[in-house]
This record gives sequence, structure tokens and C-alpha cells, in this order.
Amino acid sequence: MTGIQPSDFVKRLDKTAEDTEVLLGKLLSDEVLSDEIFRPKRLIEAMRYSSLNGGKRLRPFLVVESAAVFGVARQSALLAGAALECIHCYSLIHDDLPAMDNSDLRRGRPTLHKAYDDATAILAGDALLTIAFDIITRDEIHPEAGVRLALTRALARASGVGGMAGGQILDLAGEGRFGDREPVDVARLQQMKTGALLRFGCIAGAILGKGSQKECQALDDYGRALGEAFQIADDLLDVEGDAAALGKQTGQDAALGKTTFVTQLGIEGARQRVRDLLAKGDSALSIFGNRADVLRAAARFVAERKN
Ligand code: GRG
Repeated sequence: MTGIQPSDFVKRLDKTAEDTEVLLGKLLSDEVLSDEIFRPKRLIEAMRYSSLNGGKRLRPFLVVESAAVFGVARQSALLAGAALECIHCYSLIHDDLPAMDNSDLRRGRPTLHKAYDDATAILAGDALLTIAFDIITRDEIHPEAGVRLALTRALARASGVGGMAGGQILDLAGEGRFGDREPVDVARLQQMKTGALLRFGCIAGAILGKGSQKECQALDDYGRALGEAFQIADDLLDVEGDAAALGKQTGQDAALGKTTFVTQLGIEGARQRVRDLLAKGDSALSIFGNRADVLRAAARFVAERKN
């Protein structure tokens, strides 16, 4: 049981989404920063199209709430969360491209390459990835350069070859994009492709709050459990979800013959695995007592989400 009522949880999530929206609006403006030369209108507009007005902002929420466990200033956590959200939005843009998932709909609207064109979508993704690292290194994130460095390194490792981008290529290889279908280790693939950014959201608070080794480990364990629960929920939604609520097509995994948690465990097995992961996440958070109630509620939200 958590001490947070579902309606209070949703209000908190919405508040962080609103604050993130405002912050991203400022960060992705046409104001030219020192060492920049000019911000082309088309590129800024494309970056804003895919980053503003949409999404649950779950990743910034995890940063804000894991940081709150350590009493970190909300504004610093929001900035780190905005950097993480830029990476998430870049990954969605590139994932939707014809060369990847070839999707027409994202967050209930035409995908970026449909609304603009492929070249603009590739560049908007590149620029969002890059600006994330500009944001995460800013002085306002933390007064100590060592903390900013640790955060930057963790973000790079979550996003790159050993994290999200690596997971994406394993996924494509499993679909047979590069020859014969390669055997898929679903747990590892998803830990990289989807889990790594979610886990980063959870450990970011411990890095910002200079948590002890035990505290960092606890958030790491929680983040891994939450990441897997998120992905299983996603696999279940692809089978059982409602396209209108999801804002994207369903049945895509089956159409591609993908190996997912659901094909491996079956629907009931997948639901049981989610329950086990929630228990694992709760147990990891026990060292924080009621300071982690919002994170407990977040894991439930992720597991039970409808979009
Ligand atoms: C292109 C390098 C590269 C990576 C793409 C994350 C990813 C890798 C692709 C996304 C494909 C996908 C739909 C995966 C399922 C899990 C997922 C990331 C869902 C979208 O995340 P939400 O539900 O989205 O947090 P919102 O819209 O709420 O932000």
C-alpha cells in the first residue's frame, strides 16, 4: 500500500508535466546562446512540434520525484528531467521514421516526418539529442562540476550504444532487418531500449542528491523493475489496448512477428510478472520509508497505464 491517493498522484504528475512543458518551451526557443550562431526556424519548429503539447512526461517525473527523496531543489531536477525528455523525444522521432518503425501517428498527431519530411525529422532528432547534453551540463543543475559530470556520463550511457540506441539495433536485428532474424533476449533488449532511460530517471535523483551507495543501489533496483514493468505494460497494450487512447496504432508487434514479453510469457504470465516487479520495486524502496511513497505510486501508474 502507498500513502498517495490516485487523484493526488495524477495531480503531481500533471504539475510536473506542466512545469516541464514551460521549461522545454523556453529551452527550445529561437534565442541564440553563446557559442551558437543561429537557430533556423524550421528546425526549432520541428523540435517543438515533437517535444511540446504531448506525452505523460513520465521520465522528468521520475527525476523530480527521485530527487525529492533527497530534498533536491525542484528547479534543478526539472532541468535534468527536461534534458532526459529531449532524448526521449528524439528517440520517438527517429523510431517513427520509415527506416525504423515507419509510423504515421504519435501522441495522437501525425509523426514528425509526416508533418514535415524525413530530413527535417532526422535533424530535429539529432538536435534534441545534442541539446540534452547542453542542458544536463548547465551550472543550474548542480553547483558541483563532479555531480554534473556523473549525471552527464550516466545519461550518455543510458542513451548510447550500451543503452537505448544499442537496444534499438538489437530490436531491428530481431525483426530480421539485417538478414535472418537474430534470436532475441527480450529482457536484455528491453532493459536497453526502453529501460535505460527510465532507470536513468530514477538514479538521477540519487546522483543529484549525492545519495549513499546503498541509496543509489536502491534507486537503481527500483528503476530496473519499473523499466521492465513499463515495457511489459507496453507489450500488453499493443495486444489489448485502445488505439484512440494510445494515440498510435496497436497490433504492431504481432504484425512484425516480434518476440515480446507477451509472446514469451503469455498474457497471464506477463501480468504476473508485472505484479512481481511491483513487489520488487517496493522492496527496493523500503530504505526510504514514506519519503518514497510517490515513487511507489509511480510504479503502479506505469504498470496500470492505458496509454
Ligand atoms: C531511435 C535510437 C532510437 C531509439 C528508439 C525508445 C525507442 C528506441 C523507441 C520507441 C518505440 C516504442 C514505442 C517503445 C515502447 C516504449 C516507449 C518508449 C513508449 C513511449 O513512451 P511513453 O509512453 O510516451 O512514455 P509519451 O508519449 O507519454 O512520452
